[in-house]
Amino acid sequence: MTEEINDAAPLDAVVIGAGFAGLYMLYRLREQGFSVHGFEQGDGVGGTWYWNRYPGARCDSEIMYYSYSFLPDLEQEWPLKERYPGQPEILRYLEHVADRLDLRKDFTFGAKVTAIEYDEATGRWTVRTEQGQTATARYVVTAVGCLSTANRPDFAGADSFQGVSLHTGRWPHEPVDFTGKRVGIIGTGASGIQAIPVIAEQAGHLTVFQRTAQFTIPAENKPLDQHFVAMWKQNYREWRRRTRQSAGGAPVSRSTVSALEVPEDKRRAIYEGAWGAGGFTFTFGTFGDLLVDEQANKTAADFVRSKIDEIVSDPEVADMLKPTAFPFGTKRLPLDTNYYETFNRPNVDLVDLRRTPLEEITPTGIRTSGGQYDLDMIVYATGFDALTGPLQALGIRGKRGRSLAEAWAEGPRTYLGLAVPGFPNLFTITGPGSPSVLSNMPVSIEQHVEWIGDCLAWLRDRALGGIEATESATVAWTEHVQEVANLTLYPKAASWYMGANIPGKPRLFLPYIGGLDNYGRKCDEVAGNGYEGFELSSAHAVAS
Ligand code: NA7
Repeated sequence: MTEEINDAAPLDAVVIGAGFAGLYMLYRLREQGFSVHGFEQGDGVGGTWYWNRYPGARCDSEIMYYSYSFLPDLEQEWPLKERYPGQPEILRYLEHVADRLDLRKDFTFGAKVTAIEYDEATGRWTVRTEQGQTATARYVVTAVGCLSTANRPDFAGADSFQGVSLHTGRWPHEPVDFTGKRVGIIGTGASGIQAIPVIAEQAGHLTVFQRTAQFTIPAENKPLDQHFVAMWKQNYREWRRRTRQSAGGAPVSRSTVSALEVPEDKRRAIYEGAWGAGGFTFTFGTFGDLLVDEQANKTAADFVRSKIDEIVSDPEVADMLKPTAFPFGTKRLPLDTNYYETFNRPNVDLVDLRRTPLEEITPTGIRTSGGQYDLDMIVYATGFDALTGPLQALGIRGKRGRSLAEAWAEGPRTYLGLAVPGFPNLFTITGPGSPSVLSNMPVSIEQHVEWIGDCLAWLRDRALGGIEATESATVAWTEHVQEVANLTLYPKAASWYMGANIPGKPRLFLPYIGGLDNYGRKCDEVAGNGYEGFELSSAHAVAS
């Protein structure tokens, strides 16, 4: 059955997704007087934090700045309890925001968008969901997140497994009981590294199937000192301002000292201090050249490897856990609580899939070239088709019926990560080519939402109804994104930043690494110059 969301008149805008981005975008447009409707695949708000409910799921940004800045009253009221907010806490926050701003009434939940088609005759988009809803609108804004399309590798026999199969990015809502169970987990990225210590505490036995050893740094999560919180809250507006102007969307200082400038004992002391303090200070607060200079990088990598030797009692297991396949920090650096320590537990085993490759999933477990592992449950912590996957899943077709998949056959081409030529009036919040996953997400999201909101208001004020990225601005920006990435060590890793985790995906650096501060200035400049790099048309011209 088809349900027309707007049977009377076309909407001004459709927003897809009800996570951090979609909630704010819908609110912003509604406040600006636009008619807007949202579709959300999940049955509730929360986006990433709705789906990623696996044990140990926690944000790696500190709670003081992992929140909206546009709600100054709420930031005073909301309790800041732990250094890093856990998944239930963040979901509660977003649910509160949805209620406080009365956003749910303008969303359809349980509505998976499968087609977004542009009609050149009317200049309007038609959005369709798998559940049969349709809506037509002048503008479409995607707020589908960067890490929301689960990667389920094509393991032979996966469907034959008779136990319970779970994916960290699509975790069930009802509690999962591991008590006494033989559990296998595939994947040691940020999700696996958070889940493994927690599952190990409950499971009868946990077997970790590791393809690539990862670097990880202690999170040092802890309850926040409430005097510190009170002081933070007194200056919240100033912290927000600094956050906005920072390179990574966090008000932290970055070192400009080279790791190669200091003597070894001093360097080690600096790394020890950062290791003890926990968090991304280890990467950005210690030395300024860890991600651009191979020798400097090696000093950090060696330090982490030495820590693994210190922590893990079995030298053979310690060796398997030591990352060697890529420079330190060039795959998304996870933060952990007791990750390496977990391998000292008697109920935890590590299987190195490089030595003994995974051959198949069997009805009773996992078989590698080294033997069969009988399991009751398999947890896939195998990540996501990052950045492009969630957009391509929407079935977007622009001018002349050209699909986004065709337009991006050789990798994503965007202008500022916000727009794509051939797809007028379509905006992609935290799209490929914007800082997104290299920054603290709510800050990047707010910058995009406000830029888009201002843009639509600007067009309305001038009776303009059409905006489309030009080919030349897109070519220049897409090249710039790669050029900046190539100044760093990041492209040396086979990471999801490079699309390398998905077979057949073009290898390009997907996010923009030039810093949120520089990026924000560029976006402001584009807007200030009358949306330079975009072709504008009148509402009439679009509609005729
Ligand atoms: P990641 O970081 O992509 O990690 C996925 C893990 O799964 C990683 O260890 C992969 O090994 C492993 N993997 C993927 N495919 C396979 C196959 N086919 N066989 C064996 N192992 C495999 O995803 P996460 O969910 O942990 O984290 C994603 C982001 O979410 C995170 O960075 C935060 O930003 C939040 P590989 O390293 O590719 O050899």
